[in-house]
Amino acid sequence: MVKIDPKTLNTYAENTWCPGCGNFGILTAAKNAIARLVEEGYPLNKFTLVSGIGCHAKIYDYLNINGFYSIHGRVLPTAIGIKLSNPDLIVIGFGGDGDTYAEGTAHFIHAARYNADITMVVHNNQVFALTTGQATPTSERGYRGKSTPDGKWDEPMNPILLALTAGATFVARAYAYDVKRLTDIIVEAVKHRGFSFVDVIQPCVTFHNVAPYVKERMYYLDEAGHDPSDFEAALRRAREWNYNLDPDAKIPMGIFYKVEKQTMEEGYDRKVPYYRVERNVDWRKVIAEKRVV
Ligand SMILES: Cc1ncc(C[n+]2csc(CCOP(=O)(O)OP(=O)(O)O)c2C)c(N)n1
Ligand code: SF4
Ligand SMILES: [Mg+2]
Repeated sequence: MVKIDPKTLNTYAENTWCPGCGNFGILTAAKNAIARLVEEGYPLNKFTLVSGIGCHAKIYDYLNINGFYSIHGRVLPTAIGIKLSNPDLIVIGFGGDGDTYAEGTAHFIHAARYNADITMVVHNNQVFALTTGQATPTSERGYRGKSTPDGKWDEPMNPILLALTAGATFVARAYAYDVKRLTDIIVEAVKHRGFSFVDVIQPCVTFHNVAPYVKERMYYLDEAGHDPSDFEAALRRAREWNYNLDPDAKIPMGIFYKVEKQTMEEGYDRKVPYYRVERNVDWRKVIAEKRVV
């Protein structure tokens, strides 16, 4: 058994997140979860992170595992490509709400539908934070930012409901400041065989600080007798809160739904037995020989 201290996953990069940002909770939970999984036998050198672009994406600089700093909106196609070519890797995507629910929406729906065996953690601060606080699809109606100075007029997207209806086989919501629960959920998400989606409510203390609102209204599904194998019950729980800052709403947290189904990799294996690229490729040789691999 290999035991690692989560601190060994620190890097030397200077952290430029604002003090108090919810991203710190997600980083700590990710490190704790990886350390726990390594202790359970998951090889550290197989963990691979994929980030988007945004404040959340700086996690690439702060978490000492293999990774790919991808582009805005394209975490999922990158993660799927990595997983298809190296199915033994444990791929975790870290995306923003702008990333995943705006520019990357189609990828999100299809990753869920394929049941790609990857984990997707969304840092949902309900704003485009790095570009200074414009409204995203999950910003509440009435949100005032630089792109919506008179208040956002449209209803927010409900990503939990979208993931469920698109076919995701593990759907959860967590809170960035509740590091213990978030750690447990990331561990469960990685262990799950199939597309694991974790929407993390991540207060952005600079542009969208929902911490007091959320803290007062959240409750835990496992303490409320929710059965995560019941799809209809998951749909009902998903509709309890729709990301509007409704003063009367209660916010369910935890695992909404979990089911075993054929994964994308299994489907590919059956239909396209030779999809995997050659291992240990010598790229100089491949290029010189003008080979296609
Ligand atoms: C393809 C592309 N589209 C748009 C941008 C501009 N852009 C960079 S960061 C960002 C906001 C990111 O918001 P989100 O994904 O919610 O991450 P956050 O900063 O909130 O963590 C945008 C729109 C970009 N860099 N690349
Ligand atoms: S702008 Fe918001 S999301 Fe970005 S580092 Fe600051 S608090 Fe965090
Ligand atoms: Mg955001």
